[in-house]
Amino acid sequence: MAETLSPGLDRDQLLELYRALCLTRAAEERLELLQKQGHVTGGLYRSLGQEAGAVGAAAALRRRTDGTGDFLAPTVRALGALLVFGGELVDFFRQYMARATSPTKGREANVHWSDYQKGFVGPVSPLGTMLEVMAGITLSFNMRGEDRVGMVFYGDGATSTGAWHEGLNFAAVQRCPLILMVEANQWAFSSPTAKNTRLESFTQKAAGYGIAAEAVDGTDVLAVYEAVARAAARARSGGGAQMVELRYFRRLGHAQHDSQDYVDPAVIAEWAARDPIELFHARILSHGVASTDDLVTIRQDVEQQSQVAAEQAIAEPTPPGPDAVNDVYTDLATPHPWTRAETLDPRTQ
Ligand SMILES: Cc1ncc(C[n+]2csc(CCOP(=O)(O)OP(=O)(O)O)c2C)c(N)n1
Ligand SMILES: [Mg+2]
Repeated sequence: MAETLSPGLDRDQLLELYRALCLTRAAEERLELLQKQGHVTGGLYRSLGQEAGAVGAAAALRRRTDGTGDFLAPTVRALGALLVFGGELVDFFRQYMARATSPTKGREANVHWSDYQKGFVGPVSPLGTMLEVMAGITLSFNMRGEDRVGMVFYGDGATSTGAWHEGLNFAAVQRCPLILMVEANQWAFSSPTAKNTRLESFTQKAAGYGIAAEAVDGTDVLAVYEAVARAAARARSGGGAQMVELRYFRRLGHAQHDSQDYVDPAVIAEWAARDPIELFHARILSHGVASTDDLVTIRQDVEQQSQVAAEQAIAEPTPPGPDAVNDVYTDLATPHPWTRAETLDPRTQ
């Protein structure tokens, strides 16, 4: 029965996790098709094999839509976390296709957008720096006495940046209610972990800053959920910053342009046999939580949902070029001396 599969989750919650995993995969597969058809602007970064880390972690937080819930900052490989937090699927397609209708009006790509009501902030690209941003956000939760936690994702390669270490030390010292998710997928571009760190586990980095850490099988959505639920409980009860290391593998290249021919195909095959969706699918069936028909219906639903959202975004326009200069300068009544009050129209220059 469902109770024995995961003590804290009922059937509906288990199937919601399954749906979120399948939706993430379906959306990214659809994006891959769109990219081949020339619709995608910029790179496409897949999370194949990492979906359970993003989905399980976000599902363990408090989700609200009025700006009072927990907060998270994803990486580009944590699309699933944003879908769990209520990010609209069509908005991701719009972002990837630089549509005028996208949350950033076609100016920014993929997960680089924010919704403070739903509780997420888009990442900034210099690796490691979002830890500092989220340290500030979670410090504000402490200062206002709000019962909220923040979560920040970053790759294993990002843990070697200076910004990451400074941010972590700050969050640790200030006892920020911050959960750091290390996406330990064993690669950073074409650099393997052995060229990134001499440590056995990224949790050892946490020990260096005096914060609690736990490593978990990142292909097991329930293990991730439970580890993050424990970390969030500690953070909420004054335990300060927490780290959870997700152990899994980047099964595709850094982005779609990277054929990953520097990775041993046998290792990729080993990890393909530990596919997070297939593993969870098998456990749902073996515990009698749902039938094969129920799960097939969910997979068909998310396929359909992705197709509809993609078609909607394709039909929408890209912004006219001159719009690029809008929203650049502030509308302050008394502009700062360095602010140019009027936006010049490049067509008349
Ligand atoms: C400070 C900084 N250096 C380099 C880059 C370029 N860059 C973007 S992603 C990436 C690799 C990131 O590896 P990792 O953190 O392990 O994340 P993964 O791609 O494996 O998910 C690099 C080097 C950057 N964005 N910021
Ligand atoms: Mg990596």
